[in-house]
Amino acid sequence: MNTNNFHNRRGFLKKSVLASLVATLGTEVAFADKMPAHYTPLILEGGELPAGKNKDLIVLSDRPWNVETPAHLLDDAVTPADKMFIRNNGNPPSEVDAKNWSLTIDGESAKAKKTFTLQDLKTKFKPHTYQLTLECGGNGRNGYNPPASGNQWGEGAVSCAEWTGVRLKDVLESVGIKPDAVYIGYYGQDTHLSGDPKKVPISRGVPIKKALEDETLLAWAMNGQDIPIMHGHPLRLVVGGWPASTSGKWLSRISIRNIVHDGEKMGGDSYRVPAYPVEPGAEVPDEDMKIIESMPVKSVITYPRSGAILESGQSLAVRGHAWAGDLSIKEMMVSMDYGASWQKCELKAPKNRLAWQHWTANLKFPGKGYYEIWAKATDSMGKSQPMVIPAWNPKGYINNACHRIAVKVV
Ligand SMILES: Nc1nc2c(c(=O)[nH]1)N[C@H]1C(S)=C(S)[C@@H](COP(=O)(O)O)O[C@H]1N2
Ligand SMILES: [Mo]
Repeated sequence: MNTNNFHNRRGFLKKSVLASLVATLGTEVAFADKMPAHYTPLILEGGELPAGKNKDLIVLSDRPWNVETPAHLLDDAVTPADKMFIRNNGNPPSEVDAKNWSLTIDGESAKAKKTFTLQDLKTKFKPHTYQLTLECGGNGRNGYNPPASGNQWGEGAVSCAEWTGVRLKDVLESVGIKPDAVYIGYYGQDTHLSGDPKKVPISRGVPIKKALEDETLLAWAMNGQDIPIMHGHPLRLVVGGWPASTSGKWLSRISIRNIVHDGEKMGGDSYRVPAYPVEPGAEVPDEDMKIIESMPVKSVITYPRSGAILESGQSLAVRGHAWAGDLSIKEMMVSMDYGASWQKCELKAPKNRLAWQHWTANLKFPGKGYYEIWAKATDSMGKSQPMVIPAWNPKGYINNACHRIAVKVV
C-alpha cells in the first residue's frame, strides 16, 4: 500500500492529514504530531487487521504482522485476545492441524528424543494456569535516538493473558535432562518471509534454570479458549517476564542444549544489548553484546487515554498496570507536575508470580490547565523506572522510561 501521501519528507504525518484526522475522529488527537515516523493510522489506510482484532489497534507492518495495542486498550486486568499485540517475524503456518500436531524434545542434553502429540500433553501431565506478562524486547523502541531499525513500538507491545498448559519442566523431566544442560531452544512452524524453507524466522530460548521454573508453560489455551492462530495455535511456549521473543509460537520442537542456544535471532544485535553503557549511535563489538534476560521494571497508564478533557473540580481516578520481569512491584507513584512531586498509588498483588500488577490513584488537579501524568514503578529490588530514555542500544531494546499522558482540565 502506498501511504506516501500522508507523510512529510521526514516520515511524520502531514499537518493537513492531522487536521482531517481530527475532523474524522471528531476529537482532538493529543500528541498527534509526535506519532512515530512512517506510522499511518489505520483509519487513513483503510487497511485490514487480522481477524478478531480490535479496530483501534495500530498496524506497524502487515507483512509480517506487527500490531500494537494503544495504552488505553490495555485497561483490562487480563488482556483479551482482541486487544493483544502481535509480533511476527515470519509468516504464520498456513494450515494448522491441531489433531495431528506434535512436539518433539531432542538436543545434546536430552537423555532421549521423544515426540508427544497434543493429546499426550493434555492427558499425561498435570495442567496449570498462570497469568503471564509478555513484553516484546523492542517495546518502547520509538523513544531511542539515533533511532533503531525495526518496528517502532510505543508502549503497547505488552500483554498479560491467562495461559493454560503443562509445565515445560514436567515434560523435559519425563524425557530426561543430562547434567550438562545449559539452555533450551524452541522451533516453531512459521515460515521465513523469503519463502526459503531452509530458513527459520526465529528460534530462541532461555537458560535451563528459567525453562524449569513452575510458570514456564507449554500452553494450548489462552484465557480459557484455544490460542488464536496469530498467537501460536495450537501450542506455544510461554515464558513470563522475559522478552516475549522467548515465548515460541506454533511450537513443534524444543532442544535441550549443552551450549547457549544458537538459533535464529540469538546472536548479533538481536535481543542483545551492550554489556556496558555505550554512547548513542556507537558500534558495539559482537563479543561485547549480552542476551537480554529478565525484562526491566515498567508500567503503563491505561486510564484515562492521553488527550482526555476533564471538568475542573473533578477528581480523576488514574489506573494502569506495572511489572518487573522476574521480580514484583514494590511501589507505584504518579506525578502531575513533571516529577517535582509524587503521589503513592494503591497497588494490588499479582494474580501469581510473573503477572502484572494493577494500580490506581486519585488525582486532584489544582486548577484548570494542561497537565501531564507520569507513572513510575519500583521493583522489589528497589530499582525504579527512569524518567527519561535509558541507555541507548543498537536495536532499541528495553526502553522502560516512565509512561506519560496528557490531560486538559477546563
Ligand atoms: N514461532 C514464533 N514465535 C514467536 C515469534 C515469531 O515470529 N515466531 N515472535 C516472538 C516475538 S519477537 C514476540 S514479541 C512474541 C509476540 O507474541 P504475540 O504475537 O502473541 O503477542 O512472540 C514471539 N514468538
Ligand atoms: Mo518481540
